[in-house]
Amino acid sequence: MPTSVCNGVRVAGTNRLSSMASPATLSTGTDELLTALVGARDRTLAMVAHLSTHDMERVLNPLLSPLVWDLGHIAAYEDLWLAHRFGGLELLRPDLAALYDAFETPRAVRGDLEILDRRESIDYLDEVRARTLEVASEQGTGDGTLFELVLRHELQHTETMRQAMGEAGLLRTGEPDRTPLADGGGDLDLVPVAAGMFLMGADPDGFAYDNERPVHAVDLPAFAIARRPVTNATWMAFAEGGGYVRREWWSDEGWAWKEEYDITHDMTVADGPPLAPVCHVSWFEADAFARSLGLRLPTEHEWERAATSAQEILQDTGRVWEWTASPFGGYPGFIAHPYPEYSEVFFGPKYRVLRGGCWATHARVATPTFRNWDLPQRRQIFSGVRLASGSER
Ligand code: AVJ
Ligand code: FE
Repeated sequence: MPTSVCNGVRVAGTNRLSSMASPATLSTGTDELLTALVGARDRTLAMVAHLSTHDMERVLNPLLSPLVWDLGHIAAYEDLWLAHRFGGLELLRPDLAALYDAFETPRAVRGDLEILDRRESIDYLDEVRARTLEVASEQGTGDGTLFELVLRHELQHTETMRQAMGEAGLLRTGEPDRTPLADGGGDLDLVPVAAGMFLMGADPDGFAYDNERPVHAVDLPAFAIARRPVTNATWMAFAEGGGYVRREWWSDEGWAWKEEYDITHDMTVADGPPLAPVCHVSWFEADAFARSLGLRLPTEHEWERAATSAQEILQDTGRVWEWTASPFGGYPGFIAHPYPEYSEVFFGPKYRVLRGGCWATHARVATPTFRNWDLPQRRQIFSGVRLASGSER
């Protein structure tokens, strides 16, 4: 670990320091960031260490990338943002830039490409990381933003990799987390929240994604939100009580999707202990489920209000991603930063927001203001549902 680096930022909600710190002073911000980068890499590689090379290189799920693509992409992203954009170096492998660019090479075609094999991907990760540490030892980490971006990018990709591994039965022992919820679930126990104003989004200090800013006041009518996410047992009652045949519970779009695809044969919903949170449900199903009970999904405003309340309303967040009623969009005054392909290109009515994180989400990513998104038919993510009621805003 370099010791002569300095920078101006502490991460994750702590104080912003002066960027005038002397180069001789070891800044905890930089040290913490570099330690976290190294720790994340150790966990990424440990996550796949037990896999065969064949399983690393094949397509495990047609919606997801081969695991080696994620590894090469993690390396290419780090090289682009830290060695190249931040450090001013030429790209290590300009020939690979397009291959590992998520937009130029969408998921659907990643299985057909000549990409780096397992050994080459890990070598690429190592070589890029050496450049990162070199740049940081010479220049510090600046305001920390790009290092934090790269760190969280790797952490997010390890979750995507776990999605692919999970469906193929390749997760390590102990994953996924299927611990039952306490007190019999509490998934139908709705907690009232009074009408009022709250501040939504990430405050200007510390790292946050562009889509979490700017922080803005939101005036919410009264609502109620479940104390805990919906359990497998409650979901089974829905499925066995005609959940997938009662047309009146489904949106037009959801019903059309359900009729077109034989959805009972992909991901295994409601698999696991009865009192564990239901996982791998689509937004369409979550919406129908809530309607079957005369309830609804929370908006992301309601979710964040409850999650940031001093009252500790929400229990067991971070077990499964929680679908919200909200489409993914920019907050008033949104500015794309540092690139529009992170969030802005996904804004619009197609994508729905999920909140809270799941067992596979690193705590550094799963903040109360973090916004995840996916299409309403998707079930490969570790997605569940928390119920709400009240007049929707
Ligand atoms: C925020 C999880 C939707 O996986 O598409 C990874 C995160 N962005 N690389 C995704 C992301 C760029 C993103 N999600
Ligand atoms: Fe990515």
